[in-house]
Amino acid sequence: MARKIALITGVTGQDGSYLSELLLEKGYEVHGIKRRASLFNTARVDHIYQDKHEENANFFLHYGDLTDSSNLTRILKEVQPDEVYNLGAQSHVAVSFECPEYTADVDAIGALRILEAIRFLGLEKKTRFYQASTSELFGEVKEIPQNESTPFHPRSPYAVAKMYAYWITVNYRESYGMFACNGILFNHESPRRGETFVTRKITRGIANVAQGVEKCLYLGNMDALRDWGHAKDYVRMQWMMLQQAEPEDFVIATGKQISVREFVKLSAINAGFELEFSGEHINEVATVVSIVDPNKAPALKVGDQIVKVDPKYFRPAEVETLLGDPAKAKAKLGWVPEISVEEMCAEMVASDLGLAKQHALLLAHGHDVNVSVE
Ligand code: NDP
Ligand code: GDR
Repeated sequence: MARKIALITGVTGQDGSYLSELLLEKGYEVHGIKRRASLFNTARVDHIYQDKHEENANFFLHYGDLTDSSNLTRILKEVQPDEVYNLGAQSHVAVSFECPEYTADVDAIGALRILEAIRFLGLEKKTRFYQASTSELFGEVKEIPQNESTPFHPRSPYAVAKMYAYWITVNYRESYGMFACNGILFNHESPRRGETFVTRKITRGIANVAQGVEKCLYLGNMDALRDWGHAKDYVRMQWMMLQQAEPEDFVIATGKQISVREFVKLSAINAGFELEFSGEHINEVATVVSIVDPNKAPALKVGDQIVKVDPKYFRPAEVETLLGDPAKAKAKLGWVPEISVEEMCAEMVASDLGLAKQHALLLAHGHDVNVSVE
């Protein structure tokens, strides 16, 4: 049987890299769309990159952009994929308030451009389409927990753009009989998570202060509650959704939630110390109350204040709480998440401690290290 061909937009992102690994393991030929950047932007997939001159090469990268219809149409025509995973997006909620029009162009119209290219090329009976939808659609939540029939109330330009992409995916399925599905994924993280999303910002910041690379971590709303899972578990479900007999939409979540503050505490424990929070709102601070493992946190002492609030990280409209109900995914596809938030946090802190130790060494030898985070 001929090997299956997949095309992934957003291949250089967190999910794109894990999904590429999964599909290659399953024997797929994988094509990814990467953006042109002035610096290399393929760090997350460099370990699977193969020279395309090699015999049996099965991983290929194409330059492209979700804002460029002709480019997308040409790549689809060349690749003739069995499955398209549309993971590419301006995916940062806070940034979407700064760049709302660009976010709409990429996240909303980008999905339409691919669906329309599939139709234009007559691939609608061959090519299956996965849309990276999001729990941000629920926004101002109408019921707890949220499932596939919970009403939407998006709270950011990002979520509004993703709402268009959700419905245009449903519409092309209903209008043209396309195999097109939405995965409504709750937050998922990993050591490959972008440094400005809150979990990675925390694990990296905590590791840096533990190693003396930074003095303090500044955060926004620490009351926010999220249902955090591991990206590896979630990309498995993206693939499973396209293997069904009929296209359907699924909520993917763990069914458990914790606050940003609790994630900070958990990260500190994994970095060898304990924190206590005091004060309220913009005056809230976290203070070191014990050092459990001085090897992991050589730069800290009891009494250090290492987490503070900077109101610049508050959002114009906030999503306070998200909690998913993955019952349908479990019942219909047998999917259950295998990695808990505690295990994921431990993995992320261990990885960031490794990086922080390298940076501490460089600083000790007089080299500059850029630790900035926005
Ligand atoms: P990332 O931000 O890590 O990756 C986004 C990817 O999209 C990157 O490869 C990025 O390229 C690419 N991209 C950005 N703009 C464009 C553009 N104009 N044209 C083409 N590609 C572009 O996101 P994740 O991997 O975390 O998420 C994958 C998808 O799932 C996104 O659509 C996100 O919105 C959605 N999602 C994510 C969730 C999560 O918790 N992670 C939850 C629910 C949905 P570059 O590397 O060059 O920046
Ligand atoms: P989110 O993720 O907005 O849920 O979107 P993020 O990690 O950015 O924020 C989660 C919550 O933490 C609060 N928060 C902070 N967030 C950031 N980034 N930086 C801070 O300093 C900070 N302090 C507190 C936020 O206010 C928020 O409540 C992610 C993205 O991956 C989307 O693409 C995806 O669709 C959703 O998850 C599901």
